[in-house]
Amino acid sequence: MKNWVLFLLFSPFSFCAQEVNYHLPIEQNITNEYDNDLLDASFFAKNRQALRDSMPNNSVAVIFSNPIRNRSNDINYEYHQDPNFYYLTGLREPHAAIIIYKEEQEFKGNLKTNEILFLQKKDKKNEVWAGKRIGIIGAKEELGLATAMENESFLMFDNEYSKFDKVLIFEPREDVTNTPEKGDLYGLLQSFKLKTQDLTTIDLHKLPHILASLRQIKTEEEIRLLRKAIYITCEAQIELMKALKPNMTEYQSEAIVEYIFKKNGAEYTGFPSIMGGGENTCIIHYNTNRKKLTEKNLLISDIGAEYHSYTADVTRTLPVSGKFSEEEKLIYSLVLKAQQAGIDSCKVGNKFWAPHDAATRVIAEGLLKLGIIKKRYHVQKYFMHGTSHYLGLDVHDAGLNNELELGNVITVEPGIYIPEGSDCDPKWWNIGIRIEDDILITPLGPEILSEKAPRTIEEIEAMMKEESNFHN
Ligand SMILES: [Mn+2]
Repeated sequence: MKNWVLFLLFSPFSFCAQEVNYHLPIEQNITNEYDNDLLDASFFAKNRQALRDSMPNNSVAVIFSNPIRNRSNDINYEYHQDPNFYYLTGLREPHAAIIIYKEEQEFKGNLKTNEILFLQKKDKKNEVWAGKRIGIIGAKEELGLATAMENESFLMFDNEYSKFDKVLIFEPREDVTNTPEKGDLYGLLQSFKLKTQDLTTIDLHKLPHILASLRQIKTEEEIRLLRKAIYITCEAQIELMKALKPNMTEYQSEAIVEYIFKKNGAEYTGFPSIMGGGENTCIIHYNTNRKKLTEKNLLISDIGAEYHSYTADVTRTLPVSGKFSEEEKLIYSLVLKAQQAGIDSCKVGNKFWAPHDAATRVIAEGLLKLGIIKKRYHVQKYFMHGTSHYLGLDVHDAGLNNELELGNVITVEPGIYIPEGSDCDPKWWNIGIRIEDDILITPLGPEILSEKAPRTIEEIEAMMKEESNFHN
């Protein structure tokens, strides 16, 4: 933070992307250049080929972009591309579809191709309001698609779906809110339905399965982006540790975290930031973030920066006073021990559920010892969620939950939540603690990508003594 402020003061051009210094250590193997981090067309082409390689013979896959979602009146929600569609095309525009053929096809007019992107046509008038469109030339030149066509030609396009053994699609999403008009996603879906209405060969299961199996193994370029998203998220956790003081509100802690995200080039949050203090630590997906924090409260900060479409997911639990109470220390140590057991089981060949089983065993044992539960299976009263999910383009990323493989990135995030009124000594009430790290499965075992954010009681209390620029 301090370095960045000085940098800003002394460099009049610091707002240029190339000039931004992210303070990333070399040992993390992260580049310093925002634009250099962009995925190039070859990444998406490789993904399309990998999909094609996994498709059955004589099949065709059809994937639609996400619809625009209306917020109110003429204002839409921030657009978010469908991750599968993005993974295969790199296109962030709505109103598009990609058709991928297993084998090269021959169409009228000597057109031979194994992929066609349908997208919105360039429209100067509209682009003034809603931003630039890539158009069919851009789709070929920038995204490297073999063939691109405008949406309006979809219905006329000579594609006999009945000649394929299998048409692989995701259930087309019907929540298209825009007024149906030529060239939009609604029109594309209707045209597609018309063309395929008599088919019995539509398969809704195969495509999600293939794409999950591909997306759960991260490539080098994906790991690079995940490292960056996670690094930025750890920076935010650290700044929050320094800045957090009694009488701050949950939304002010959220503002600090999200400031650090954007300062470092993360475009979005990967999910609504969970900043839950006191009794709100016991609400798993809390994101109201309105409460004023007191020195008696714990604060759960479950956050993730999204960087070039890849999201982090890191949770820390902090004592607002800067010091954990004796009861909080006991529960914290137990969650930490469970998390370590989970991380230790993140090894190639282990079942996806191995970290959860390991963490659950430790928590059950510990809660029994503390007298908080009387039977081992009561553990689910206070630890009611899973320990792991894949991480990538989605915070709860696509994956098959089979065996752990090289290149998987998963979270390990056990927790204990004891709401007021629980069937145990009231001294435990309103203690909610979750610790979450992001783990890369490597040949040498688990690598904690979020290691930079202090995790032990001693490390956290020490960091909370440090000065923050937000104190002024
Ligand atoms: Mn998570």
